[in-house]
Amino acid sequence: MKVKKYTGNSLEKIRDVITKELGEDAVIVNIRKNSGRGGILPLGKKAVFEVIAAVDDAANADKMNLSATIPGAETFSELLEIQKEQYRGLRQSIKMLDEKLADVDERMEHISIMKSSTTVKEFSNIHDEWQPLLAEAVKKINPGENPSPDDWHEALASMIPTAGGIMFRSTPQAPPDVYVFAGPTGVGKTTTLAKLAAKCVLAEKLNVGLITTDTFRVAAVDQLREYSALLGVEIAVAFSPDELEAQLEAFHDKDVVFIDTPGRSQYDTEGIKKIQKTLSRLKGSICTLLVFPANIRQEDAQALFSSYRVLNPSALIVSKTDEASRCDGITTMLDMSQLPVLYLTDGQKVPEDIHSASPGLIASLVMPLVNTDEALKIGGKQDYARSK
Ligand SMILES: Nc1nc2c(ncn2[C@@H]2O[C@H](COP(=O)(O)OP(=O)(O)OP(=O)(O)O)[C@@H](O)[C@H]2O)c(=O)[nH]1
Ligand SMILES: [Mg+2]
Repeated sequence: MKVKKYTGNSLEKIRDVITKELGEDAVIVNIRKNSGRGGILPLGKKAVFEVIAAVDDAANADKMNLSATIPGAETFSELLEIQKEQYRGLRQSIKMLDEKLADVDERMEHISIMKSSTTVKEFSNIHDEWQPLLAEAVKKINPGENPSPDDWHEALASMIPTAGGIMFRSTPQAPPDVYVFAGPTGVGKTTTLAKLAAKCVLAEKLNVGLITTDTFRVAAVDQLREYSALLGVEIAVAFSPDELEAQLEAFHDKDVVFIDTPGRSQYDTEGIKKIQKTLSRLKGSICTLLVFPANIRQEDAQALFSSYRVLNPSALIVSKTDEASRCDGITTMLDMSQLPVLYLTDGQKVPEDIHSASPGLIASLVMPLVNTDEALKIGGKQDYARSK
């Protein structure tokens, strides 16, 4: 095998020289183009090609020293090895590129389904990772080109976990069912607690106890005391984990005990840890409900669940739907927490402004494109005025 390196500005001319010197059987093994520094040639300068050509010459094959042509290649077989390696690398890159293109294709398909509908602005309310899943879900409902708003609504509802409210019950022979309300400041924890306590007392005729651990905010105790007086239920105030444990013990004959906690911003991780400490002595089946506002932003929803997961919440309550004209953090919260929503609250009135959650209601909050005739008040929707 005879191998030789040729250089020149024209590949055609180089090819002619190779044919002349090595004959018609010569093969091109490698071509390199030298385009100057950083691939940019000075004006008027032509690129230089470096071509390695070979022709079969069995007698010389493995003795040839190719170090002058390919750095690191001592023999022709090593040269071939290097070439094979380069080829394998190239194939690997093409495979990766193929995979990336398939991914892009899939995303483009989802985007085109979404664009083809009239609902495009509603999609920005949906958690990024849910969008392709939603496109899949709507295809199952309507495999055609242009799903209707109802199809989108139904598809989104099919992805939303809810538990449709709590079945409060009498527990004469057993310890009470205990519900803890936690969440950021001012989201409506105490009001929601009062709404549910009222439901237990007035509608279910249950024996209810209230405990507040919010000794931080001025008037927080008075706020709950007022509700307890209105409902005629016992209330206790806990200043420490020991006191909370003792007060829950003292409420052993109640059917249901509601525990209020101080509001803490999702960015106040120390404050949330203090709540965790306060609750740490509670034994038995404690259900912590995480309350968050319907208009929470996506980034805040992420931060909220990341900080509050230390309290090991069992379910979610979405508050203040009546104040939310845009709900773009709810699906992020659902995705992060993987928890069901129990209730939606839509006003300040105790006990009326609370609804058992349903997938359809939450889908209407996230994508208000379907005018559901349900009673939920949603900020910015005409239903609000109608249902007041
Ligand atoms: N519009 C509207 N207001 C609500 C709703 N729920 C509660 N509120 C009001 O929001 C304000 C705060 O409610 P609270 O129940 O005190 O909120 P909280 O989470 O206990 O507040 P902190 O204990 O201070 O963290 C009050 O004025 C409530 O009447 C709701 O669903 N919609
Ligand atoms: Mg409160």
